[in-house]
This record gives sequence, structure tokens and C-alpha cells, in this order.
Amino acid sequence: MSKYLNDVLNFVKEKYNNEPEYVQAVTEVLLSLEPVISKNEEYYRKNALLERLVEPERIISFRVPWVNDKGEIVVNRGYRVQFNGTLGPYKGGLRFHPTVNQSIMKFLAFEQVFKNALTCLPIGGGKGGSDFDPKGKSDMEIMKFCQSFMNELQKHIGADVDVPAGDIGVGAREIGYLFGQYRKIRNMYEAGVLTGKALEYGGSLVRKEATGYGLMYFMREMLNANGIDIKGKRIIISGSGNVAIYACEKALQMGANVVAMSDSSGCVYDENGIKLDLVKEIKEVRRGRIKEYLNSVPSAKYIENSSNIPAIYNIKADIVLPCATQNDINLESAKILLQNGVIAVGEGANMPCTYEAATYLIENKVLLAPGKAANAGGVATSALEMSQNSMRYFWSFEEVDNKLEKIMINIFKLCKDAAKEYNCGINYLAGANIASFNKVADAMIEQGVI
Ligand code: NDP
Ligand code: 2IT
Repeated sequence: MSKYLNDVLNFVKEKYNNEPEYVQAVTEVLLSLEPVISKNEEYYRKNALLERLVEPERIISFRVPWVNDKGEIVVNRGYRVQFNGTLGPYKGGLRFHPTVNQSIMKFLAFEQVFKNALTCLPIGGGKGGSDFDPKGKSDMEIMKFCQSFMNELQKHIGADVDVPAGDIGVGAREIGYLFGQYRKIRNMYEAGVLTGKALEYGGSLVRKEATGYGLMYFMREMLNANGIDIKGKRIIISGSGNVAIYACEKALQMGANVVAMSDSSGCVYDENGIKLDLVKEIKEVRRGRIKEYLNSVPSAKYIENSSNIPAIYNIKADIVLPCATQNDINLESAKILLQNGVIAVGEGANMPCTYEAATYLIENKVLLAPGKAANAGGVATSALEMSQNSMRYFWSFEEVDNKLEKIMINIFKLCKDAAKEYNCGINYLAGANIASFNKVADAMIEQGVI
């Protein structure tokens, strides 16, 4: 292994040993860059390129006090990690989930830098969020939290500075409250400061569907490149949030058969095919639990999670789409998937496979669509939303969807070509890391020591 790579990796592991998710994300990227770095080690070392790449440009961390419906004061922690602005304004989602901490924010922001580079659109990488738990909160509580969060965040964002969007626990409702508060404080209409807005005030058609649709466009390209047709394939999808629902929708449009979906409590298994309208009603309208599916379809099965292998991964499938959260598929789960005959895994979520699981799947010839490439359709369509906001105009559903599809086809080509150039075979994970690294690294060196 290149000594320079090894030195930087050891430095990160030691310095940030209390940030396991961040170390994991950096390890995965750096290890796959071996063929690139070893070709030109002195050049990268002289420019301290890797040292700069693994150190965020800025981390903002702040107090978020708000008042709940009982009149009590609650205090949460808010973050925005502005990781790398070389290619454009920082861009990336906001996650509201009780597990949010600095390690998770840094891993997500680091991944976003490379993901955004793959879109070939002018966006840098960032991520933010809070350990606020939206589950069980009233609309009023969500609004008060969002307003307090924005009171601080507004100092650090702007259409040409940093443009947040949604992620786990943040959808159009939250973006609306955040946007309203930004507008009030700044006293101007800066539509491009947030993406994922509702359609009435500057949102883009297809943004809601974009991550899931994009995942399936990438999956179709990857399967086709390996002589496989998606029609009739049996699919399981972990999660039942924004990404999972629209991955399911596009999979059904492509003629595949989705038999299971889940949430953090367990999964529903419907051998007759998941009824997507019902899942949408439960999750998007009622904000309920996936278990409620059985109230309408008593013939379906509900399996509660009871071990470190989410129940859904015991269900046989040709294609597995982890669309919930990080480290959802560990090595044990990956072995079960393989035993059950999986041919492809598409990462709708960010880093849903542990490093060991991803490596095991690739070594066993499973086609792995890596998250930073396969789920880039969401942020790409966010960038299209920014374009429309700048033009003070909007495109039709078909126009945006066609652009999204072209972007995903190009992202797969970038991954495939880089994997081929560096003799990585079907390791599209290495391909994604190498292709995006090359873009970011060249631009960083061209911009000098910043
Ligand atoms: P949502 O909040 O809409 O849905 C999240 C889903 O994942 C829910 O079904 C949720 O179940 C489940 N989930 C969340 N946390 C956990 C957990 N700790 N364990 C098990 N299940 C969990 O989020 P999104 O669909 O937007 O995001 C899903 C993934 O996709 C995330 O990794 C996100 O970073 C990634 N992503 C999202 C993009 C977007 O545009 N929204 C773009 C690219 C990637 P429950 O309700 O029980 O918590
Ligand atoms: O992880 C992601 O790419 C997102 N949550 C979407 C980010 C965005 O700015 O649309």
C-alpha cells in the first residue's frame, strides 16, 4: 500500500478514533484510491491533498432551544458541516434523528463531497442536522424546533454560500418551516437558499421522487451493463421513507416485483407485491408505522426486528435496496443475502453496507451500486431546483425527469469507466471513489493552498 495513503489513514484513525462512522467513510474512500495515489504519490503528498481532503473546511455546532406543547423548554444540538466548497456552494441535506452526532454529520458531509462531484453539477459538499427526534411531535412542535434551528443556521447559509435540503426526518413540511423563518429573518425572497421546497414556492417537480427514481435508473444501467434485465426481478427495500417509496415506485414502473419494505421496528412481507399507495398513505399522510399495512392487507406478514440483522434481510430477493440508514447491512446480513441468491444491491441510503459487507458482496460477484453514486439523483435534482430558482422559471416533470435520467446514466458511466481504467472489474464502489476523487483533487490543487 502507498506509504502516503497509509500515513494519512492512520492519522485519521488516531485523531478521530471517537468518530467511528467518519473513520469508516474515510477508510472506504482512501483504501480504494490506492491505484490512483500510488501512480503519483509525490504529487499528492507535496500538495498535502489527502490531509486537506479529510479535514472539513468548517464545522458549525450550536444550541437549539425550543418550547414543547407542555410549555417546557427543550434543548437540542444543531450542526452544519461545510466540508468542501471547491466545486460550488456547500450542498447537502439536514438530518433530524436522535442518533445525530458530529461523527455522523462528518461522514455524511464527506460522502456528499464525492457524490456531488459525480453529478458534474457545480456543488460543493456539506451536511447538517440535529439530534432532535421528530417522532411523536405535533406540527406546532416541529415548527418551533425548525424556527429555532434556523435562527442560528441562517447566519451560515445562502444561495451562493451553502444550500441545505432534506434527509432523514426532514421533508417538505420541515423545509417549509425553515424557509419561512429564513425569509422572515433576512427580509428577502432568496428561493435558492434551500431545496426540496414545496412546488408553490420554488420547489422543483421530481425532487420528491428524485433519489428513489435515480437509484433505479442507476440500477437499470448497472444491470444492463452486465447483461441482466430488471423486468420480473424480486426486490426487497429496507426503509419506507422518501427514498424507499420512490425507489419502489420506479421499480414497479420498470416491471420488477417488490415484496417487502420496512421501518426501524420491522418489515412487511407481501408475496402478492407491496401495495405502494397504501405505504404512501401510511407513511406520507398518516406518518404511521409500516405494521399498519396489515390492517388493510391481512394476508401480508409483519416480522419484527429482533437481532442485529434487520428482519427484512432474511427474505429472499434478487435485488436488495437498503434505503433506511447507515450500517444497516453488516457482514452477517450480507452472507444471508448471498445465500438467498442476491444478484445486486443498490445503496439508496448513505453507507448502508458496512465496509466488510460491501467488500464481501463485491468479492462474491454481487453487483453493488455504491450510495455516493446511486443515490446522487436527489442532490442532482436539488441542483436543478437551484438552477430553476436562479432563472426564476420552472421545468415540466418530463424535462426534470429526463435531465435526472441523463445524469444517472452519466454517473454510472463514470463509475464503470474508472473501474475499467484501474482494473477494478465490477467494483463500482472503487470506480465511484476514483472518478469523484479525480474531479475534486484536480480542482483543489488548481485553487491553491486553501
Ligand atoms: P426518511 O426520514 O424519509 O425515511 C427514513 C426511513 O429509514 C424510515 O423508514 C425510517 O424508519 C428508516 N430508518 C431511519 N433510521 C433508522 C434506523 N436507525 N434504523 C432503522 N431504520 C431507520 O429519510 P429518507 O428516505 O430521506 O432517507 C433514507 C436514507 O437515504 C438516508 O440514509 C439518507 O441519508 C439517504 N438519502 C436521502 C436522500 C434524500 O433526498 N432524501 C438523498 C440521498 C440519500 P423509522 O420511521 O422507523 O425511523
Ligand atoms: O444525502 C443526500 O444526498 C441528501 N440528503 C440530499 C441532499 C440535497 O441537497 O438534496
